[in-house]
Amino acid sequence: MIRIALQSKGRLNEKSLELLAEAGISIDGSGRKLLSQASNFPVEVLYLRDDDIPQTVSCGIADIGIVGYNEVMERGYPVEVLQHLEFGKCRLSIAIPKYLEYTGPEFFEGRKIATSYPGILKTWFREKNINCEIREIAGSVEISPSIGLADGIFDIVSSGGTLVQNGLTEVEKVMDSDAVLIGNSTLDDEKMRIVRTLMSRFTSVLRSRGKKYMLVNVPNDRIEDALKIIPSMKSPTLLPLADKGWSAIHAVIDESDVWEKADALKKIGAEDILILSMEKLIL
Ligand code: PRT
Ligand code: ZN
Repeated sequence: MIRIALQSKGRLNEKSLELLAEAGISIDGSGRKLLSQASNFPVEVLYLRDDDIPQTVSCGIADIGIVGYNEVMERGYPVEVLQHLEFGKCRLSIAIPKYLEYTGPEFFEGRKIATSYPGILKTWFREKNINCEIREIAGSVEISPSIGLADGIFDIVSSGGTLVQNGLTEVEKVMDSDAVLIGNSTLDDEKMRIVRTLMSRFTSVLRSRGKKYMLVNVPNDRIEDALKIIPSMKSPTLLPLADKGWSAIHAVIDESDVWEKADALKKIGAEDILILSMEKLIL
């Protein structure tokens, strides 16, 4: 049995549970109890505030956890980053009031920045050899310049809407972040085996996201052209049709390429293009 720490509520909670569910793991009473056990996989879920997840994993109260990479970097606890999970994507950036002229990182020499992520910012300025006063505040960082608390801010940015609303402009991106699976660095073999199974299920789920299954009928003399348009992961499946002179190609393609590939296939004489959702892609 392993224990995974998840955010109890907030931006990563739903997506973390969704990932477990898509990996075939049913958790009962999700989010309502502090600790819930899966009915069909040797894992129990411990729900915590995201700030506490890196420490809980590093000291072994939980074996693994899902948390923003930014929290892992900020807290600095020794944990293994096992997998990037491709949700909760954001960046941590420095922003200043838009009426100020930005001259590069030296702009901050002797100035003040408000943030909830002092650790990451301190390291960034130290590497640049710039003395900037860092004011740690817990929330509403974006209003700091307008109330005279700081000259700029360092915070999470996703769409950039919050910065615009507060008259700020992004001047430096310090890091990118997404949700990551972290692990305690001293897991025994039995736990590692379970973690590996879980990770391979996560990989399958992540791989199938944004993919579609395409079936298309192609005249035999155009198969080569068709295969140039839809290169597949290994080799696409090619099946002869009852109608002599035609074959069906099956392939997995990126959702974003569907229309472009369908148009190109029609141009070389392909017919009956069928696009299906992909449930799982287990390699
Ligand atoms: O209660 P708990 O302590 O568990 O949660 P929390 O309030 O500390 O964190 P939460 O739930 O807000 O965020 C959890 C994680 O989601 C963060 O650590 C990031 O890794 C990730 N994430 C992704 C974000 C965002 N996108 C995001 N946009 N976290 C916060 N924001 C906020 C940001 O702070 C700013 O106020 O959204 C605003 C900016 O958004 P835009 O779209 O206007 O740029
Ligand atoms: Zn938090």
